[in-house]
Amino acid sequence: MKILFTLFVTIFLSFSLFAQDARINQVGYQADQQKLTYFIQSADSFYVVDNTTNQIKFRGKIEDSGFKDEAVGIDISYGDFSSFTEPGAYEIKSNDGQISYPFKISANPFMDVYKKTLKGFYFQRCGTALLAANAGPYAHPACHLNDASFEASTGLTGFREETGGWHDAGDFGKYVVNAGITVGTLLMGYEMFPDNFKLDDLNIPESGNSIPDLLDEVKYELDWLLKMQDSTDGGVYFKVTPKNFSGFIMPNNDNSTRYIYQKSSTATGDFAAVMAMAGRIYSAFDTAFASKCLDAAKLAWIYLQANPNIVPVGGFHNPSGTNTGEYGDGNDSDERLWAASELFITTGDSIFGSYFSSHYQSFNLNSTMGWAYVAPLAQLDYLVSNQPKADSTIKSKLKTGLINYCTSLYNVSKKSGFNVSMSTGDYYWGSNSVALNRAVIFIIGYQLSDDINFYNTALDQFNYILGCNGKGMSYVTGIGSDYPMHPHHRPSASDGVVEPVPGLVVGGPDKGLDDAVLQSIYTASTPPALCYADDQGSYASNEIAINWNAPLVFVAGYFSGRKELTGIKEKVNTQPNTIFLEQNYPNPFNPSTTIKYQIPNNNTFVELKVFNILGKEIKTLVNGVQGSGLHEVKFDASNLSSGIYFYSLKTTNGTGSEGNNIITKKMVLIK
Ligand code: 9MR
Ligand code: ZN
Repeated sequence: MKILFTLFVTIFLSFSLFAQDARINQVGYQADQQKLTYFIQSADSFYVVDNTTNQIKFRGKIEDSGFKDEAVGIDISYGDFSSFTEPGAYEIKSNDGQISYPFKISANPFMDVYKKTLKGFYFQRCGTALLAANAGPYAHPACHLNDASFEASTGLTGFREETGGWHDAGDFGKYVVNAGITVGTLLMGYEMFPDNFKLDDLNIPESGNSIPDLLDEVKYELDWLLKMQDSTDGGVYFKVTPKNFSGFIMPNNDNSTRYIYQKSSTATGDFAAVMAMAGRIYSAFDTAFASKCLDAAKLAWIYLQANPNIVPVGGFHNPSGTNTGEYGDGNDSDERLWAASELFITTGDSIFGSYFSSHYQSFNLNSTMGWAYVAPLAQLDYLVSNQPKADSTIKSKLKTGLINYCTSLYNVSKKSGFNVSMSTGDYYWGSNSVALNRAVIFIIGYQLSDDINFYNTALDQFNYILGCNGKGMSYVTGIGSDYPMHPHHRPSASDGVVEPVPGLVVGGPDKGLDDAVLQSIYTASTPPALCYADDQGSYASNEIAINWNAPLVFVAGYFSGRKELTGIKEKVNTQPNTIFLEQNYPNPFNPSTTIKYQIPNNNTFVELKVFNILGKEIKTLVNGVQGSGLHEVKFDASNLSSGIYFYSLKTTNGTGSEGNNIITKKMVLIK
């Protein structure tokens, strides 16, 4: 009788409570990469079922992780279907009735995620009309054209023109500190992997102008940031916000008085860093803009030198009567380090180089970046830079630090049922950005080590955000099957469109229960990764923010490309008898440069081609059979115009198409 009863309960549960208890990345999986699915309940086997024919295409064993995942409070099981590579549309089913949302397997399933999440920034634009042609149902007239009046704490009165830029988050404020890490992360992605971020067809107003849309979108923010600097001393004002958050109205209906708040050294440090980055990255597209940015960065540095202690004393705090975001940070040394690092990479000037050399070691590479802590950006950019004056001893220390950090983060992921590199303490306000910033760290660690565990764990972080998590949902609006429908985002709440503005990641679980909605649903004993509510009132778990979207764009852009197509400069293959493609020399160049590469085997068919930024083939440099060894070829660009170009080495061994290898690198022609 008891057995029968148990059987009955099991069958009952199987067919009623287990909906979507098989967790997957709701977008999909790259055909040739690791594929894991997770189960809330352990069972024997799972099937990959074709969505259209309902045929079982793959059968695998469900493995019990064998430990309780403290973040979700239960033991998670998993199934590995990596060896199933056939493109198609599927769902997962288990023998006990757990099912998943539909997903795709294809060579490149993440392009759409990249496009939507970058476009998410366009929807945050302030001070300009979003036109129906670009914004569809989310179009609205220009907002906040009255930015901004001096707040009394500045000691000034009157107006300063501060229109433009992105709304920070679910509110309409504009904060320099948060703009800093956001722009820094996006530009870092572009600079490391230009191939993955070169799309110019996202349907933003600048699409089709031959400048990658990522750079166009970031420039919209940079143009605003430039306005936030006081040109008399280089200091940068902290933020533009009203005194209190507005109601849930469209931005163009928000007529509250908005203020500009006092200068701060954290804002000035972040500003200097991103302007220095812009000074080198935009030089291939718009030299006037690039030099304006670099000048602004240098001026900001002068302010930092003139103010060696944190400004204002103790860090920025809201003056009384102001209740908008604070981005409170009592330590500006990481912002100063980042400024020095980027200024050095761009200029090679020893003033910045020696500042970096004498300060970088106070920050071990053992924490994840966030708006209050930008030292990892300073270090990672120094590490991968091709600044010839960079110190190779420092680089190798940074590299060791990075690999060690990735190893410890990897070990953390093995204590999670979803392989997410998050400890229970990491589920605080904005926890999804912890997962994503760690994915960025794993990606760079993988590029410098070729350790496939780092690549796979980066992917695990991405899978976590897109559905392999305790809530079984995608945390990005408009992406996947089950995503936030009620984000704490004023336009999404007030535009009359049922679907939220797409491409925006919410903050995610917050074990601190920092809002009344979370407090009304959960308690201190709720497992941390479950403390999330798809409720507009839950600003601590369901708001969106630009600094959380930026690492998502980085990760989605990275995975939207083919993994061997990277522009990372440090990735020099040191093993003998392997293929490598050197950075061209000189670079930048005018009008000619030399490209060296090594072929391991005799009788290799070699193609070396040059492409422009749009991927159009410009020139074939080599096309034929070559022997093993080092080869070099000169490229003459007399008839080409200034800009970024790519050169791509494709080798095919004697046995046919198998063994194909493609390596691509970036070069810059400056006339
Ligand atoms: O992202 C910020 C988070 O780390 C802080 O814990 C929180 C409370 O200070 O503030 C978050 O930033 C908010 C900012 O102050 C105002 N715009 C919305 C941001 C996201 O919630
Ligand atoms: Zn606005």
